[in-house]
Amino acid sequence: MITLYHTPISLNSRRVWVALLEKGLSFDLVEVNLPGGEQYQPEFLAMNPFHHIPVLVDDGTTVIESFAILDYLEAKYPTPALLPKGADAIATVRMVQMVVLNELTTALGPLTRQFMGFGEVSPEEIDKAKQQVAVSLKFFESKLGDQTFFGGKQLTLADIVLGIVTPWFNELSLPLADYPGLQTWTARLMERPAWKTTQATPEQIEAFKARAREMMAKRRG
Ligand SMILES: N[C@@H](CCC(=O)N[C@@H](CS)C(=O)NCC(=O)O)C(=O)O
Repeated sequence: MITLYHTPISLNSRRVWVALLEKGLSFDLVEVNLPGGEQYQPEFLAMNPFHHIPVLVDDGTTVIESFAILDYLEAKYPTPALLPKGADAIATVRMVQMVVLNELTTALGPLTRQFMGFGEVSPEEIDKAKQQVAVSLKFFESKLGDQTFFGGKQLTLADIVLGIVTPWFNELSLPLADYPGLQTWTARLMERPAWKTTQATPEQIEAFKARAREMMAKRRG
């Protein structure tokens, strides 16, 4: 049996959750209350000493790090495939995954902090973040071209990893209007059951923001 330890609002765990659903696997979901500090409980630290979700447990195997979990699932449950076969398509999928992780997520930092209400973010920081985000978006738009998905006709890990971030852009005051390919592609993904099932509700988002702000205030003393 597969168990995914997650938090509904986390993009790191949502990418695994979507992959499990797209592969049609059956699994249990265990919610970890991060602002409540459940990730520091000894039982959780025994699975992940870095106190992060997601953690996937599959019979006797425990896997941490969302990208490692995606690769594990692909190798263990290859059908339907979420990785293409051709060299060019694999390169595109991996580039998109790594640019999301190493460039886009960093660039989105100040905008996310502002959205979450985590401290002051200056207008200069926001402007710089928007310029950096634009570099990633131009790259993605050119890689997608007029394809249905980043791997052509087939949904891939690239679509999952980026496609759970772009639906947040409106909330972060980053409209996708200048990127019509990405806008249409995002709308198409959001119609999929895996996206609908895993979309955090406004209530979950507000509750998470409130608990996280409370925790930060306590830490500041
Ligand atoms: N590189 C990790 C990052 C995981 C991560 O940062 N998880 C956050 C939630 S989005 C977390 O568990 N934070 C709680 C903590 O660090 O105590 C992955 O991709 O799985």
